[in-house]
Amino acid sequence: MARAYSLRAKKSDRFSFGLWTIMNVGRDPFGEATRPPIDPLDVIVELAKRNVYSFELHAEDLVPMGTGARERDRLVREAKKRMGDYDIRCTNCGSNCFSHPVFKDGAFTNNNPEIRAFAVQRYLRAIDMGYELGCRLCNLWWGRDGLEVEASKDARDAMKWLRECCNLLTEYALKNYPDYELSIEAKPNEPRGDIFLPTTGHALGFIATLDHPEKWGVVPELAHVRMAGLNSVHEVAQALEAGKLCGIHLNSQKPLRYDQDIRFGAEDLKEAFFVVYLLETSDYRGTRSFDCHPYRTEDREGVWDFVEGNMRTYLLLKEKVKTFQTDKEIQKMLKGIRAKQRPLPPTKEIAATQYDAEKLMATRLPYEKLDQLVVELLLGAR
Ligand code: GLO
Ligand code: MG
Repeated sequence: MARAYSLRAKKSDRFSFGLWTIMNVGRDPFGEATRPPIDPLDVIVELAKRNVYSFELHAEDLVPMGTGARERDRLVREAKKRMGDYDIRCTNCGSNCFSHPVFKDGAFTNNNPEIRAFAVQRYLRAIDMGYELGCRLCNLWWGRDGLEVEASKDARDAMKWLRECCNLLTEYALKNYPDYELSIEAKPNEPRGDIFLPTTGHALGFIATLDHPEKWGVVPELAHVRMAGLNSVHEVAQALEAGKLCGIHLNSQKPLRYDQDIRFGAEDLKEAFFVVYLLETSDYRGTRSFDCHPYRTEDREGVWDFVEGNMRTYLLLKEKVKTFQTDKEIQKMLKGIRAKQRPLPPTKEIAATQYDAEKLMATRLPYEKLDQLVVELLLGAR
């Protein structure tokens, strides 16, 4: 049957990939690289050719640590040239403060203030680079800011140090690039036994304690939520409702395991559907960014199958969202279940009302049928 819609990405779909996802060489804790690295400048071009709207990066993906100033400027110039020639943007530039051994016990929460300052310096440079590349977001994933040995750090100090570093970054951004935004990407563990601020909810609570909470938002990653055994739809919903969703990292994952970073939708189609539903039916205007890795069994060609696969699944789920919204049976059911909403009366009235629990509980909640209809819709039967 011919499809009435296209599975080819358009710039207006606002798809994005981390450069690091394509540059991933298939290494894991038990095995060496299985494919050769791809040059970041080539990644930018290849993504653009596939109609990807933007890329994200750690400054070090493009300019490895230790690169001299002239070479750094050349690389940034080359990146900008390719971005212009091939029409692709940069929408987040963070810093890798987790790979180098100097950060083996963390960056912003390292017990050594000089290492904390060094990490701040790297983020300041990442903000400079991001600005040069035309982006306005610095997303922070502090992979090593956590611990295995509880006695090694006082978690209260860790909060204070994180806050101090974040405030310094805000101060710098406000002074130099007033329209720059910053965000926190939470993760429960890996590579540390525990990472500080393990969920988006923790990050939102923490952001409220910063000097300029209005400059900060969150970038939830679906796999990180599932690693904690939580509901990724709810995590995204809370960020959206709080007006704090700066971006999103789409991928998938079997729950409660190591960070699997699998292609979007591959493991958890129903959650993926409801996340797409949230993004496509809200006023969210950010990117649909994929942060996952091709299987390490893939060669170079397979890397591009992975890129296409992520986008195709998103586009298919976007179509399913439309079907969900126009499916008469589903919509009629929802109308019945969700009742007519109104604000609750004042406490005086609530306190004085006689509520009839028997009557209230008599309303039918046909959730078996509703869920089955969603399953059938996802399986293509509706
Ligand atoms: C790792 C994270 C990582 C971040 C990236 C952001 O689990 O998902 O890939 O997204 O460092 O800059
Ligand atoms: Mg991520």
